Amino acid sequence: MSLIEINQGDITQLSVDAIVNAANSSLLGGGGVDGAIHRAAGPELLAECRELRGCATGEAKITKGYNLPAKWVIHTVGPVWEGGNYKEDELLASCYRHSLALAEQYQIKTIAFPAISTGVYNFPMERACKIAIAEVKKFLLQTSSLEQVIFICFGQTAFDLYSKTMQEVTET
Ligand code: AR6
Repeated sequence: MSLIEINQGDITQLSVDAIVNAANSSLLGGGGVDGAIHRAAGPELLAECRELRGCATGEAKITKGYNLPAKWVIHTVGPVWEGGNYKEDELLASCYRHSLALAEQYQIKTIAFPAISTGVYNFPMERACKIAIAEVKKFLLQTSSLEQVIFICFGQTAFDLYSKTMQEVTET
């Protein structure tokens, strides 16, 4: 089993310790992957999210997973793409770093990430994918209790891109 895996599918179906949610700063739900996670987890998730009182862009907060197969949900808020000159790259990298740090803190062994910011927030997929893979690789080079990090791609295009980028990173 490889430490980093690229899979295609629906993140809400995964039996991992934690799934990451691409949330907004209210943490009160929305569309896309956020909506799917809240639907699958049930109303208790929203109740716990209310108590968190929001989350800044680039940061992350954790809740239980309720009706999801995953035990935990790590909610992170990606940047809205505004052309690239508004610290979008740094903020996206920060989402991955903060999510992984929280995972470590909760002794999470297996975690799955969606392609944060690449939907409604419009971050270019290829650029986001490079950042995601680079940050996870960097994190795993430190002492880490994580045993598996899954990038879950929603659709063939994302899957092909992640696979290609992963291969490029491994070869260089
Ligand atoms: N499993 C895995 N990936 C998914 C799923 C799923 N079930 N559904 C969508 N994706 P988005 P963002 C992919 O828009 O861009 C919400 O309203 C999707 O194809 O969910 O960070 C929040 O509340 C895309 O590649 O998140 C915020 O307001 C990726 O997940 C806002 O959207 C992220 O797309 C956040 O926007």
